[in-house]
Amino acid sequence: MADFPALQTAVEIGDRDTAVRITQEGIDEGVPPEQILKWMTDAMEVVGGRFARMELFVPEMLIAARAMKGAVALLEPLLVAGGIQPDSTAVIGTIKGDLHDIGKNLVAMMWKGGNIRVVDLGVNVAPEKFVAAAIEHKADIIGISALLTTTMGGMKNVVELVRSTPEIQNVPVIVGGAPVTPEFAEQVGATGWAPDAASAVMKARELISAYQKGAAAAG
Ligand code: B1M
Repeated sequence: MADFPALQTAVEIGDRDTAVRITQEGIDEGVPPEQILKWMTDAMEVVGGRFARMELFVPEMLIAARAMKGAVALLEPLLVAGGIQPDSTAVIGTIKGDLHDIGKNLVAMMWKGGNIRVVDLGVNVAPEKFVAAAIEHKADIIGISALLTTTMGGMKNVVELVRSTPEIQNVPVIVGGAPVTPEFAEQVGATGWAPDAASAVMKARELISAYQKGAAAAG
């Protein structure tokens, strides 16, 4: 049986090969991908705590992230398997100044699995880039991720630019990331917020549906 506590430890210490091996074992045994993922997100919490207590530093955080990314790559096909043609388009990115992308990537994967076509703009994305991509791809939703308290304020700039751009002024904007609360989302004028990748699918589908109905009614 796959040794999931060892998977968590492997991510914590940045042992990519072991993380990948145990993840593959879990997949082969038919363990649900969300369950495997939970061991890795728990590992990241541990890593974050150690970083905050200065027990480890940026290079160790980076190798932990690499180990998690390597293992998540194996889960991606399972999380993305929707099998139905996408009925909507999302533009997603991590806010300007912020290089954290694991959470954003998970949301993107889950959205694909929820029949949403995803245009992933990557990290360190300026407001103008969100807007240009939303216009180009006729987005039905814009998603913004932030992991730093110093960058999350930039979400307001994106929302303001979206609301002042006629072609996309009614497109819903959903925000998330560890420091982002529902109160903060409301404060920056976002249409929605989700605490994790699984609820981000439900929330996005709800917002897209309301947006598409509104657009159809407006002709
Ligand atoms: Co950084 N980092 N980091 N880091 N890092 C944090 C965020 C931190 C909390 C660690 C700590 O101090 N405890 C801290 C921020 C403190 C703060 O802002 N108050 C921090 C810091 C300080 C920094 C640097 C400034 C360190 C330095 O250089 N001195 C630096 C900043 C660089 C930059 O961005 N400009 C930095 C760098 C890095 C690495 C590059 C080394 C690496 C990132 C690698 C990568 O992403 N490719 C890294 C990592 C790995 C972390 C921790 C340990 C883990 C983050 C992570 O991947 N979590 C993190 C500690 C922590 O979070 N506990 C930390 C797992 C991921 C699945 O969770 O991203 O929260 P998360 O996503 C969740 C939900 O939040 C939600 O769904 C996801 C899945 O369920 N969600 C959304 C996310 N986006 C969403 C969008 C939505 C909806 C839901 O809608 C659109």
